[in-house]
Amino acid sequence: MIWSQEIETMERADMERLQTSRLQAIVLRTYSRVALFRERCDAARVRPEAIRSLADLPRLPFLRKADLREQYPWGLFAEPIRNIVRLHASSGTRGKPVVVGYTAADIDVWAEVCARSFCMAGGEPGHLFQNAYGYGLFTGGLGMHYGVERAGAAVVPISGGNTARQMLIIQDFQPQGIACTPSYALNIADYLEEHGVDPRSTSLRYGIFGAEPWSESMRQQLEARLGLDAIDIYGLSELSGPGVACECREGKQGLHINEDYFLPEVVDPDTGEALPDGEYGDLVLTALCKEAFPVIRYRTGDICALYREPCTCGRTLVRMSRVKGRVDDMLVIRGVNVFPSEVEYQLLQLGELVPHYQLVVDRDRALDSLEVQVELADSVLRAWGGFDAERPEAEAIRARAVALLKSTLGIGCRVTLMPPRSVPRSEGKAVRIVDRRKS
Ligand code: DLL
Repeated sequence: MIWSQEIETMERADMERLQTSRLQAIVLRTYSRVALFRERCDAARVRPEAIRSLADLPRLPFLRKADLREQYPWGLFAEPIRNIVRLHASSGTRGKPVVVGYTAADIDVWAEVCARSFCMAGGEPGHLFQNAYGYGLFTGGLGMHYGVERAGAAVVPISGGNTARQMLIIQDFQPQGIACTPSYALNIADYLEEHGVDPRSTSLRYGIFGAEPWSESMRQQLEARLGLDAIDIYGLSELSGPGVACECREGKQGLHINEDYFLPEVVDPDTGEALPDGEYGDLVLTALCKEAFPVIRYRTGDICALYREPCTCGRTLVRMSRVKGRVDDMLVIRGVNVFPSEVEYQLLQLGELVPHYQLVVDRDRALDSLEVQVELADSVLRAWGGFDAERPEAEAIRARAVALLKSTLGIGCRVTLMPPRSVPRSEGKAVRIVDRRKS
């Protein structure tokens, strides 16, 4: 079901007209209200009235995460506190948090894009939806909550964690849909199995998974194990939260960006120059309607590509590829660049491994070294009668994994098979990189 037929299937020329008028308005408004934006435009000699078309967008200055930290707490707000109805914060752990604010109108837009996303994933009015994203400062819980309610479905606001209770609700209330991080979905599947419930036998038909990078092979595992459509949803606090973009159940070929509200560009991470469609780079987003916390040309640091070919679902919205990872999470192993999600994709090509893994980076004399710690599939453990890393079969799996990572990603690494349940589990965003170089 398409929630907003008019917008989601709009002709390109009409969409660009809408984007242009909204862009002009937000630039004028932000120029008059946010000192940092005004100073940067002045320094670049760009008058806000000079932004007449989408082609003028690259003339505007970028906004970066460091700016948000420096302007913390109130510096980038464009509304006084009396007009703010909510604050949220990003889940980043480095330095000061990124805190963002919303007016009532901002919450309304956010609910709208999350309602669209819910329907893209297969949600319908009348469904019951288990919302296992964290409620609180994190945007996942409340963002999906408002969207699902807006779409006319019922929400169970269970939040993240307490997997025993997640299982209870799934079994007793039989929701059609669930939302959580993909790594937590895997945890739920494990938990169901450990408690004698076949994860494929539940009522769940679609899962709206996001907030962290994951790979196509992780999707295949989640779909096979849980018997549902695993849908990728993208967003970030700076741009509201979840609902910036979402895959459709029909296509699963990239995420439809709600581009009437979030105008995307992809630029070279080093030079900031625009990249053509299909090329991977830093996703830059401009919020076209945000009142409380306007963000213009925000460098998300998320690496993806844009596609404009029509989608089988009928939506005309521009699509973004899966996010490979964040610029700052890219590993450089002996000169080779690699994202954890790319390692994940390859590891899961070997049927014996599961996506409980961590990448441990260390420094071996002057060179960076990578150790991949990963768990074995239950079927393997059963066949072996338990975990034994010394078996010849274990050595064969390690050797195949090392060879595959070398031949596909060009990285040399050590692979360690880990005892069952020894890789830390997450209830929210999984920690994929352990960087020992910094300790
Ligand atoms: O993670 C918002 C969200 C909640 C999105 C629930 C989807 C579902 P933050 O905590 O501010 O907000 O983190 C934003 O998470 O810049 C990406 O690096 C990463 N991220 C979010 N969604 C995806 C995704 C929420 N589908 C940061 N794939 C972003 C890959 C994602 N990375």
